[in-house]
Amino acid sequence: MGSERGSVPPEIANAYPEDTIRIMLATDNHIGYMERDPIRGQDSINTFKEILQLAVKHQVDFILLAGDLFHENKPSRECLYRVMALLREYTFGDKPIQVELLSDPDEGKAAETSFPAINYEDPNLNVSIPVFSIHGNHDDPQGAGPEGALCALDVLSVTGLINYMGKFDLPLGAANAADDPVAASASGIAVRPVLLRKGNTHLGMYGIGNVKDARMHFELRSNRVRMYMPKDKDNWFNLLLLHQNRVRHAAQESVPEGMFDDSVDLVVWGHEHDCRIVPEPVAGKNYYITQPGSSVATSLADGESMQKHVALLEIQGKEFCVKPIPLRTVRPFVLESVVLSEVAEDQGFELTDQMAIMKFLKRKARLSLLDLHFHLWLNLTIAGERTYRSSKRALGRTQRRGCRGGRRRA
Ligand SMILES: [Mn+2]
Repeated sequence: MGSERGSVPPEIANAYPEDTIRIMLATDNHIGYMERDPIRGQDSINTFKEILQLAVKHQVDFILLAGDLFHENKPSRECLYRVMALLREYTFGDKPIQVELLSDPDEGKAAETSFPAINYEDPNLNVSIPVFSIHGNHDDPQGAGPEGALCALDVLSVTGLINYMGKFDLPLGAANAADDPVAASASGIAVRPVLLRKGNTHLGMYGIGNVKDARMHFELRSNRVRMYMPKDKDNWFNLLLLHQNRVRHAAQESVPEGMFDDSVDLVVWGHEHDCRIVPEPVAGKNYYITQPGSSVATSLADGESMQKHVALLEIQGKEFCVKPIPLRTVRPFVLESVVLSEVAEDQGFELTDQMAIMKFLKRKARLSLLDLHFHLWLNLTIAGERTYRSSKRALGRTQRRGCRGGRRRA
């Protein structure tokens, strides 16, 4: 990206593999979504498997997830079992780890244990692709007490399958800091980074797991989000990972894009399901935002019908580059509206004839899907041959098509 930040997505001018950190970027996998559904039940886990396979194929240094790995706060036993099996299958092995951990491996480790918080620092584990994740609003630690303070990611972390970051202690009574700032006056949000080095590249990852938007808003406004940056922070690539509303729903029910520390280089924004993975500059700021979007559609919204992607994020020194990768296992999703009173005459049915209306709608849905299948097939076939540049253009087109409104809960 040289020095100026423009509207063109950043690139790395001269890439040296020994200095380039390669990251598989994904988020909001919502594993377990509709798991009892006979047709869609396996969708989320299938796509998670595809993402792990892509990580292996692209020989990434690690995988970075921005929350909502699980759809349910207490995932079913089968759901946990399958995620654990996949992580063990694809992220353990002999491939050497090339990112050196410079921060304290014990930061955030489990109480009364001797093993480190970062799985590949444990000599008893043979990790090939570390997975780093924050929690989302679906899989967050809820409440206090020995069980309430734990979430599903804690379970994966204590088994050495993921590296759970961005969990900061919520002092009792501080959860509603926005309603009661006095009760929360002693807290604020302390963000301690995971510090990594590969060759000459230094990467600081600052994770903030989901909190209520009103609280995040309050903490940012009050300048109470304290990021513990190394003294020579300008020599680091500083990546911020968060899981909050980006689209404004009502006052303080989202987090403004421009409120983060000036030392941040890239924000990875989880929670929003629309794919806006190509980095977007933020007015008046030095950082970009990449919003990978979910890997499974969980609501009837325009944004969910856009092509879903993960990305290969490459970082070298202060330069970075995001290469979107379309996901092939995602169930195609078409959203169209039909005004029956406008088409009734053309189609020759009465508005009171339910049978005829159903017949018309079924036919319409079938044709829309056929049309989509054809275009998907065309896109995916050609995407394989395309250069990165042209797939970025295609992504832009998909995004513009899918950008129309649509309120929803992610
Ligand atoms: Mn979410």
